[in-house]
This record gives sequence, C-alpha cells and structure tokens, in this order.
Amino acid sequence: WDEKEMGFPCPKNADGSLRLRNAHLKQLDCDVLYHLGLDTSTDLRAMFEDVKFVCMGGTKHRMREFAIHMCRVLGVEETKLLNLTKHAHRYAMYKVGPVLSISHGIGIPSMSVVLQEVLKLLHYAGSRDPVFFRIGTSGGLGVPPGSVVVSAWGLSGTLEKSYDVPVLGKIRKLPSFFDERLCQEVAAAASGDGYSTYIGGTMAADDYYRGQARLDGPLCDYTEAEKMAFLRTLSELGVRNIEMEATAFAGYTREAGVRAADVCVTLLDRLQGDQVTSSKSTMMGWQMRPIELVGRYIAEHCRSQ
Ligand code: R2B
Ligand code: URA
Repeated sequence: WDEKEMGFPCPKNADGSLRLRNAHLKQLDCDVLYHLGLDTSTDLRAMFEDVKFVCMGGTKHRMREFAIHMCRVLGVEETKLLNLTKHAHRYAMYKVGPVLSISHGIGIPSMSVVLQEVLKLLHYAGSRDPVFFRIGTSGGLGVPPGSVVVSAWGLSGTLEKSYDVPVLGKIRKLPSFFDERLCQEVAAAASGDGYSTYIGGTMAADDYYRGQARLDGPLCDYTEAEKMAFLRTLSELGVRNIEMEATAFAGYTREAGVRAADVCVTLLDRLQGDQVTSSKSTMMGWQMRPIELVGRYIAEHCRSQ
C-alpha cells in the first residue's frame, strides 16, 4: 500500500480484514444490505468470515456455472448450491468453500451497487484479504475472437484512466488501475490453454451501442470512417477490449484496498464488425475460458494456503 500515492492510510486492519472508510456505518444499529437481501442482524461472520475470493460476472447463469465449476475444482458437493440473495430478486450469489460467485448485471450502475454491498458484507463478516475477480465478455480490439484479456487498467468513455462518478454535484475521479501482480499471475496461469491471453487496457463504456462506436444501434450519428478512427485511437492507447464495468470495478476495489482483476473473453474483433455472430455453442465454450482461468488461479492459491 503506497500511502503517498493513495492519499490515505491502507483501509485494512492488521489481520487483513476490511476497515471501510466510512465513520457513519458505526452509528447504524442494523445495516441492511438491501440488494443482497441480508442485514447485520444475521450472523454474517458465521456465514462469510472464511471468504477469500469473490468472483463477479454479468449473468446469473454464468455465475452459477462458475460456482458449479468451483465445486468440481475444490471438491465440494454440488447439491448444496443455494442462491443466497434469492429473496432480493436482483442478483445471484453462491458460496463454494472460500469462494463467492456473484452476478452483477450489465454496466457500472448495476455492478457498483452489488460490489459496494459485498464490500460491506465482507467487512462485517471479518473476511481477511479477500481478492476480487470479474469474469466477463467483451469486444476485442485487434485480437482474435475467443482471446482472453486481463485488464491492466480501465479507460473511461472520455479516454481517461479513471472512473468519474458525480458525488454531491461534482465529478469525483477514482483512478482505475488494477493490481499489477495479480494481473500478471492470472495471465501466467493461462499459458498453454490453446488461445491467446493479453494483458492490456480495457475501455468501459456506459453504453453498448454508440458508447462503443457501433454502427448497428437504433441511433447513429457518425460515419464508419469516424468509428474506425476512434477504434484505432483506442488501440494505439493500448486498449485491447471494450466492456462496461472495468473503470468502476478497478476504482472501487482500489479505494477499498482489495486486490482485483478483470478477466474477459472477446466475442468479436471490433475492427472487423459490430454484431456478435458466432454460434451459441462456440460462445458458450469461449465463456468457459475466464471461468477456468480464474478457477485455476483460485484452486492453486487454496492449495498453497
Ligand atoms: C460485457 O457484456 C455486457 C454487455 O453485453 C456488459 O456487462 C459487459 O461489460
Ligand atoms: N460486451 C460488450 O460490452 N461489448 C461487446 O462488444 C461484447 C460484449
């Protein structure tokens, strides 16, 4: 933790548990984690103290697949899989040993709500040194479809390495860099898998269509030449893929003092087109790549602990 760079002391206790930078929380008799359907009147410590890894991804289906995969990898009985946030009807959350698998929906607003409640959940549970992952899909930039990109940083829609969020009427800029060591360790775990893995920049757009320079949205007011010039600019900046969460995921995890990595498969090469046209079975296979890669990383780290 570089206090000078960050501007505040490490928001973690000596034992690695999360010390959230919000004095107001201490005044709450009961904190309701509304979108998770949990609150601090239940024994969160008993349920979640052993959590070491949190893996988030867009869809409930994929995060159930990840949980099933982790059952196999860690030798946990699959029949015990329960959606722990079922009553809130928003997201899905499964627990497999020390691993939480959580869906976050599409885009930064949806992802940041559940991410912040999970940070509070792990704070109340006293979980120590949790590591966060996002496994996702994305559009690639100049890389073959099916490649995996591990994000070094997130780039905003206005081409800044920050998550810009309005707070009390003013834009707050949270730097959007991912943990360098974790990023390299995850990418290294992919070698020999029969597809290419890249460490690169990830643009997080607030929109799937114009926000990602597509020509196939319901509304489009730029030319194909302008689109291609923009995508080439991104590529020259070191962006390897485009998705919709990287900046906020990096910004919030970094501010909370937790290590995080964003691992996405590319479903198409945006320099070649806009529509996702590969067959369902091909894409299902591609979507297993981040699952298996992060699963392998976690399994290796569980074994060495
Ligand atoms: C990738 O895929 C989703 C949009 O299709 C979005 O959540 C993202 O980041
Ligand atoms: N997800 C995105 O956000 N963009 C793509 O092009 C593909 C998946």
